[in-house]
Amino acid sequence: MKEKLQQIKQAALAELQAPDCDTEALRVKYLGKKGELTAVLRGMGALTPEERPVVGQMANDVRAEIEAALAERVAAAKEQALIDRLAREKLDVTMPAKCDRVGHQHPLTRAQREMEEIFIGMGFEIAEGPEVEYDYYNFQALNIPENHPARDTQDTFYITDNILLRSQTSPVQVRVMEKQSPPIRVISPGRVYRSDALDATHSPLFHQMEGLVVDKGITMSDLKGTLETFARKMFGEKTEIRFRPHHFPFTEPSAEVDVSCFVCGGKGCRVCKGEGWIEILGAGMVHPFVLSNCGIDPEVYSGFAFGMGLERVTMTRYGIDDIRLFYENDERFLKQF
Ligand code: 2NL
Repeated sequence: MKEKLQQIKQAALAELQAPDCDTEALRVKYLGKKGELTAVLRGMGALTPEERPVVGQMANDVRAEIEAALAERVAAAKEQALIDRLAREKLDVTMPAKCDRVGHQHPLTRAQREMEEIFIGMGFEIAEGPEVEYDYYNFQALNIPENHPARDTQDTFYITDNILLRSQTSPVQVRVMEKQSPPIRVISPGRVYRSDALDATHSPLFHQMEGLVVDKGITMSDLKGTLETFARKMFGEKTEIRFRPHHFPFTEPSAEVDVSCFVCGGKGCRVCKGEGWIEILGAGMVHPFVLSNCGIDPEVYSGFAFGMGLERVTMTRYGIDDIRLFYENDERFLKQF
């Protein structure tokens, strides 16, 4: 019987060594009511009165040892479970927080808004119109007759014979003149389309901002003063402007307008290609035919108009040498503005 007790003890302790042992099942198996130790104690009646207390004592010792081993095993398992859980739920409170990535306006949008603010400050309103236009508003009303080279299918996207993608934002101003009577002071920023192959300086889609003022007694000096104010706000207070004679079908007289180089101040540098001046827009006095086409009497009213490419102005201002950068949405480019 003593040997049996020793066997039970050895077996129980051995089973408790197994890393994935089920401690509760082992408790039942060895110490439970129907367990192996209980079975031995039940057989004690067959012992002599001398042996009984000795075996009884031994059985109690074995029970105590198995219980202690069980308790140790349970405690070790609990501790391991805690270690595992801590590892699983590890939280590094010193990690930098995940920031929301907030975007910002596209450089062209920024330039457009900035220009809008300057003209709004001079009393202009913003006018918008369709990008799919009638030939009439895009060309005819602007004194660009049927066989004028500006209508060439190589330059203009035609949808039908008389519907096209606007090649300038002037049709917006024609629509304004048709609807409103003077005084008129509007700018028309927006997308325009030309059938050009994409390269460093051309894009089939680009942006323009045109301006139009019509009232009694408007002269070329109003045009000069307006553009000078704009140029100084846009490129710096020291900026000078220069008019060179030019031709547009919709203005007479017409001019191309340069600003003094805002990098070198006119001495000549890389940005102005040694010229000291940078061309930024075209302008002129609204042609009397255009006024009368829009129902405005050129004997009573006169006006000036101007137009500039947003991409061109923005490229000049930030020293961007490839127009395609505006449309590729490469964050390495966009992030710089
Ligand atoms: C340029 C030149 C220009 C205009 C646009 C205009 C509009 C009306 C009447 C008369 Cl409704 N003129 N617009 C006038 C002169 C020049 O644009 O180089 N644009 C990029």
